[in-house]
Amino acid sequence: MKRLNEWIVGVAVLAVIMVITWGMFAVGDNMRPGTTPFSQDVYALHNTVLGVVTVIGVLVFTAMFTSIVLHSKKRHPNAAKFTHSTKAEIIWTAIPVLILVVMAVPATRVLIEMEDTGNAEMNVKVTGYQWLWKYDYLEDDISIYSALDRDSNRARQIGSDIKPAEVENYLLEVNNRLVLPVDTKIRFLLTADDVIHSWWVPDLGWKRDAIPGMVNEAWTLIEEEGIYRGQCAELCGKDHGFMPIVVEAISKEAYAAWVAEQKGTSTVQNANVTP
Ligand SMILES: [Cu+2]
Repeated sequence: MKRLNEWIVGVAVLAVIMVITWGMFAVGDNMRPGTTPFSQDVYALHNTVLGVVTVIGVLVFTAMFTSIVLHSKKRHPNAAKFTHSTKAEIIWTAIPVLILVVMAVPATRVLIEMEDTGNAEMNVKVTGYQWLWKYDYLEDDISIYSALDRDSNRARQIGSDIKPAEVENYLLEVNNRLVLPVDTKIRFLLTADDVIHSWWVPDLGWKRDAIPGMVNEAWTLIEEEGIYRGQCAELCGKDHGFMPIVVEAISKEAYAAWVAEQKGTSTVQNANVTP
């Protein structure tokens, strides 16, 4: 009868913890799956590891609370006299080691994939400044300064007549977006010219520090056209919160036209020129 009671309490505690955990999963925000092949790998990895640690957490806390309730001094005035169990120690060492190894394999695979900047089709140098970004398209000789857009900048001033709530994408819009082609492996070279900044667009699945005197590498391959927003992620001075990042991913054709336009000669114009 006593054994049965212990089981009932154990199962009840487990059920309560499960309900709370899954409830938090259901209503809580998760990471963004992103828009590049490895941002989705990172997302899948995160979900898998979160699942594993949740199950472990539920089991550990269930055992702990059940023991607290069932093995209190009140219920068992005479303490048990055993000291240790070699078998139990081997089991609780071997299982966590096994779980860590199983989780490390896919994590290492994704990490290696993230670091592989080889075979890039184009290179963009990103330079952080207090408080804006500069983008150099190395193959096409295009340089762009990308700063907070005017509406956001005016709305953020004390005593401004523009209300922040009325500005679309407040503090998340720039005057010149970083225009990139889709389905193209793009290598980024990140650095800074004054203090440390950090270039972060969540949908790309990574964040890299932009450090003066150093060049960090990263890469992306955007699969879907669209606007992807990010921010400087390293406290870099008083206007750190006012140097957003906006990536505009467009088709390869549209990108070629944009490049031509930036260079002052539109491809459309060129097509109309008869020799
Ligand atoms: Cu910054």
